[in-house]
Amino acid sequence: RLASAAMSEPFYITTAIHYPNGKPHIGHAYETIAADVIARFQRLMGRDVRFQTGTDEHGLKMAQKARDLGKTPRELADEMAGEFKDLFDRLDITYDRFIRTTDADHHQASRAIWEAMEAKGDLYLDRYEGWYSVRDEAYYDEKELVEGEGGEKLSPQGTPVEWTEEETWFFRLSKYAEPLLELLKKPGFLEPASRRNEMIAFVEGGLKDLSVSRTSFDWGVKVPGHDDHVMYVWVDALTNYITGVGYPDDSEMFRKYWPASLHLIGKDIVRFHTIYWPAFLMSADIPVPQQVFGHGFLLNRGVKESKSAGNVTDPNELIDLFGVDSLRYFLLAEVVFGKDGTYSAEALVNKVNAELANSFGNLAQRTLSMIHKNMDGKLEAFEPNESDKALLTTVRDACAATLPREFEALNFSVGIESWLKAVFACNAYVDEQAPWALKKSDPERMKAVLQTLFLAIRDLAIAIQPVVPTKAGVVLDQLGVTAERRTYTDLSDENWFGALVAAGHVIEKPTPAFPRLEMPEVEA
Ligand code: ME8
Repeated sequence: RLASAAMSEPFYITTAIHYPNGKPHIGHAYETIAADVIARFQRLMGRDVRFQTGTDEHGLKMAQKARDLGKTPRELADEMAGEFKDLFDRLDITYDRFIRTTDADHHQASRAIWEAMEAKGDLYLDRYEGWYSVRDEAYYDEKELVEGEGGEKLSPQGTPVEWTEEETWFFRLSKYAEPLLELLKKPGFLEPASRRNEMIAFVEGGLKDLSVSRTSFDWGVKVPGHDDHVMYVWVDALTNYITGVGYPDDSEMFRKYWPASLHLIGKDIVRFHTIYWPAFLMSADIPVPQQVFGHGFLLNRGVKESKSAGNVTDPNELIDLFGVDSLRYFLLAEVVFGKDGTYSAEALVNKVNAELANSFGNLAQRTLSMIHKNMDGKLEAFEPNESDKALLTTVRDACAATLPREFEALNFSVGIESWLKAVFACNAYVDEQAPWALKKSDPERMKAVLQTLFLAIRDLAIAIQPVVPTKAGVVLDQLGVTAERRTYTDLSDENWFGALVAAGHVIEKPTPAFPRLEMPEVEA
């Protein structure tokens, strides 16, 4: 229920924190854009939102990559964290904090949760012997491994594994099997629901205690009282979510934003977020997050990007070619959220041209131009007839009810589809009413038609802001909707138009907010 009391509760959303062992790729951009759409949407619904993203800088993967490049891990992390931050700024990501796990307060929070787990009696020293994948930064059971083409052992994600033996700290994961099963079966905790069975099977298959420290390298958070151990990178990585809301010192902030409303992550790291993380939290007597959503993977023309396949897309290039809002719109409108999606420059250009440039952009451009030209840009009070009212009802339903309901449920493509149908309804109305023909025959009726469209465009522009914030803002500026009257609640403010008329607002000659995209020349 949109109007429920829950809407007044603070909303804390996080993305995964990204490994800065290389430059950000399209998958990183996708996840962070989706989180930003959610954050902007919730703000426009009137909620107090906190939004965190950042980089996961410790661990063997970072240490090895830095060594290969002849750098210190710190140098590599500084350089690449800068790349992530620059990309997210270019993508108009409205994060409140960009956390780096090398931040001092994060080391403090990681030690604090460690000490809480230790005080619970859940940590003990023992010898670890087993398989480890540096690429996944994950331990695997022998029975989970698969065979590669050359007969070598691979992780279930297809990454190389190495045999490790060392003295490490262990976390009593096995102790939490029952409460974890209960949590995993709780509707809404792990979404989409299709990801639940695998996790339930993993717990039911028997949980082994988890190795949570390493002694063979030192790039990490030191274990309290045992300087020769660094924490297993996932222990400190997951803790970022509570560091960022004041754990352990700022209890006021912590009470306000924790438990998180939503951890948005990719499908490959669901185990860490719905099994290890809740178990750590239960051990430390900290509430578990309300929801974990495992989105799908983005594929380049159906194929996973990888350096060896030579098909890695730099999201910066897509921004240079097509602009930020085009990229945001395409990813959210095209991919069914939760499922894998495929993308290509052609598909992006075709979709954005058909839906934004030709449909919504053209509607706004034509309408505002006609008001400017045929009405001297002046608005006046009018009586809508039955067809005008029908159109306005269709548009209002899509913008104030369907789209928010679907966005609340993270069904972005469905919400955008209903918005687009409302845009199509406006275009059909334009063709039917033919305002250009009314100019001579019935100028009063022409004014009513153009102003009906004016009202519809305002609803449409307000509703789509989370997805295309800059471009929707341009249209709202052209309409004369002030910055503080652009929330979903403002949609039902019927005095708005009257106030604009009374203020003598004049519609200037518009420039297209959504120009058509061109497909770049393909290099031979
Ligand atoms: O996993 N499409 O970092 P990461 C969509 N540091 N999403 C993708 C993707 C793709 N092609 N490739 C990766 C890590 N992702 C850890 C997380 S959280 C405490 C620590 C997603 O840089 C991936 O699923 O490998 C993850 O959610 C995020 O990008 C960062 O991946």
